[in-house]
Amino acid sequence: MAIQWFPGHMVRAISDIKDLISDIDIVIEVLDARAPFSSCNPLLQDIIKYKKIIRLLNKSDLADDTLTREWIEYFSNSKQTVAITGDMSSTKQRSQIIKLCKSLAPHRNSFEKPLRVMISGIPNVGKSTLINQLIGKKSAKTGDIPAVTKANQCLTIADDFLIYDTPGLTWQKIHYPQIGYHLAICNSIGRNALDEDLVALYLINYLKIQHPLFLQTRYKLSVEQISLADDVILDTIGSKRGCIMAGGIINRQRAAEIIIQDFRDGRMGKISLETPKMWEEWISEAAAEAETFESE
Ligand SMILES: Nc1nc2c(ncn2[C@@H]2O[C@H](COP(=O)(O)OP(=O)(O)OP(=O)(O)O)[C@@H](O)[C@H]2O)c(=O)[nH]1
Ligand SMILES: [Mg+2]
Repeated sequence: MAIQWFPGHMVRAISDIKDLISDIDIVIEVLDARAPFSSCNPLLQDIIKYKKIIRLLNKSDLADDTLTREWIEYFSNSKQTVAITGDMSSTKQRSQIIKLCKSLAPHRNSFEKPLRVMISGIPNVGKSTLINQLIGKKSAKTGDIPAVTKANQCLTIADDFLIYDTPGLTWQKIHYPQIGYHLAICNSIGRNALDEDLVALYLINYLKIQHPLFLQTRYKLSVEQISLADDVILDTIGSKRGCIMAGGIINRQRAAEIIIQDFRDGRMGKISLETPKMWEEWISEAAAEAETFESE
């Protein structure tokens, strides 16, 4: 399944971000710690060119801590980038992020020359929540659906520190099917672009291989039950959760929604969907496929 989602306001958002970028000192790219590569935006790198980037692996309260540390190391391999973890469900990080921004652009420190930080990232990753934390009050609109913020907004942290909230931008074309699934599972793609049934089957398949115990515990499944086919597991969970329609038919849509929402809310445990190693393998597989295709 190829998931694609690029609503109209994002075309305008790209051009607004391009207009803004020359006035920006630092870009904070907010990533989803559960899917750091899928939540990187390839468009952004083209727009920001050589500006300093802080990659904030947000929602780390929901991600696997060991893998988050691996990703931090992976992203820190470039001189342009500083990678840190983020957890906006707590308020502890405000001063750490402000200090880091100031240390990266020490010359921007006055009313005449304020530090200008742009917050960017895919939809629903926590950009506006981060801004509210940095400001210390609810100034930017937030919500647990993708594309809440639809236009740039400049906010003031202090006279010498300005921050810009921007709309979430997704991949214009998603080249790897895994990215589409990971963004869908993490709720960064509009519902109208998804088939929840397929997304839940992908998630079940991933969990039964990587985290069988989490799946078993959450839905009280036996070892035999989690070794069955993915669609049978989905039906079993549907039946256990009372997702039954007239005539005893399992309501798969409802069962799929339950599983996806449980993952999003961290009810199965702290789970990440990708590792740096996985990505390198997928990228080289795609390159090999393209080469075979060209030589045929
Ligand atoms: N668990 C958890 N939830 C978070 C965290 N940061 C943000 N959220 C939640 O994620 C949802 C989306 O947050 P927003 O700040 O609106 O995300 P956004 O990136 O501005 O989204 P768009 O404007 O739609 O692109 C909200 O329900 C937040 O409460 C975090 O670190 N951990
Ligand atoms: Mg927002």
